[in-house]
Parts: sequence; C-alpha cells; structure tokens
Amino acid sequence: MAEEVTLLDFWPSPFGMRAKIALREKGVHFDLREEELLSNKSPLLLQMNPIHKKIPVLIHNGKPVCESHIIVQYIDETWGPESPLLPSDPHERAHARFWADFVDKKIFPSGLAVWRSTGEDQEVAKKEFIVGLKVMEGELGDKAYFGGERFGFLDVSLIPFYSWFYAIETLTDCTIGDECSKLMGWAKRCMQRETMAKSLPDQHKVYDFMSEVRKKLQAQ
Ligand SMILES: N[C@@H](CCC(=O)N[C@@H](CS)C(=O)NCC(=O)O)C(=O)O
Repeated sequence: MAEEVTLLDFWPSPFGMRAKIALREKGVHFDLREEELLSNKSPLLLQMNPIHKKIPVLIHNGKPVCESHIIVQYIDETWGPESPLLPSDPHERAHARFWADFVDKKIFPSGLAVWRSTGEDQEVAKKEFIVGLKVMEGELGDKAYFGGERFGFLDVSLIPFYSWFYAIETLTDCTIGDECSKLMGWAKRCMQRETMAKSLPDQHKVYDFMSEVRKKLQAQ
C-alpha cells in the first residue's frame, strides 16, 4: 500500500519548516496543505490537533503527529535509517534534544519579543536575543554543524529562524550578522543544502509578512 503523508503547514512558521526540512532530508514525498491560520483553521487541522489547534501536523496514513520536534523525531525513526538526524549514542541524543529545547524556550521567544516590542522593551529584548544566539554559537564551537560533520537534529531545529533574521534586523535595527558571525557561517553552510532552499521561504517575503503583522499588532 502506498504511504500517505500530509503536512499541515503555514509558510512563515519556523515549526512547519522543521518538518519540511526533515521530510526532504529523508526523501519522503508528501502532500503540503497550507492552513489559513490567521483567519480560518481547517476542520482537518482541528480534528488532527484538537489539543493545541496548531501547525505543523504530520498525518501519516491517517494518523496525526503533532509538535515540530516530535514530528522531526518521528520522521527520523520512520524513514531513511541510513541518513539519521539524531545521533545513535543515547547521551549525544539527549544532548541534541536539550539544545533543541533551548531553541524553543529561549531563541524563539526572545526573537518574537524583539519583533513585537518597541522602545526600551525592544532594546532589552534585543540584548536577550543576541545573548541566546551567542550561547548557541558557543555550542556550535568550531564544528561544521551542531552534531559535528553531519547536518542533524539541532540544525533542523534552529535553521528555520534564519529565514526571520532579515526581517528582525530590518524592522528593529538588530545587528545579528555583526554580532554572531560564526552562526552566520553555519547558517550559510546549511543554506547550501537543496532541502533548505525548498523549505525556507525567501527572507524578503518573510519581511513583508512580519512587517504587516507587526503593523496590525501595534495598531491594536
Ligand atoms: N510547539 C509547537 C509550536 C507550533 C506553533 O506555535 N504553531 C503556530 C504557527 S508558528 C500556530 O499554529 N499557531 C496557531 C495558533 O496559535 O492558533 C511546535 O513546535 O510545533
């Protein structure tokens, strides 16, 4: 029986990008369904993720998997054992998961705070965001990718935020590139992969989207 793989997505979402990258790294063919998240969530999304009602949702042969890091791990366990994303050593696996959790708990919220805030609050948020990115840079060290020579789980976790950097820098005068040159080198290395070009949206398109939403938020 042919496998049915569907991804419920919303194009600017870094969480959705994680799932797309992982599927493409594993060479899995999938049907991509774009949700109208801001106006009209589909009945399929509400049925498949009734708890959080959020994308991404991976639907594999009718069964849903929710939460982007869980989705990436599911993809890793289900397809392409010859090109694993997570390391085989349990301690190294735990280490990669710890840092992916750090991305969700520190990098994403502080990036969001920079984008949403203004004035003094924004200056504080920028400092926190850069501190978080520098911590990630420390973890990268002199390695090509977070896991070493191979592109892996933590790269999948963090690289989607790169597509937001131009928008954050341009909208808020935050100098990510100057402050975190090593991380930029890593991001450019990741971006040379074909799976990235297909999964990360154009930075200018993200800028237009984030700029529109920001205007609406500020008008409220
Ligand atoms: N922790 C979740 C976060 C997913 C998430 O926040 N998705 C957003 C899009 S970026 C969403 O669906 N938002 C809709 C809503 O909050 O109603 C994950 O890793 O998948």
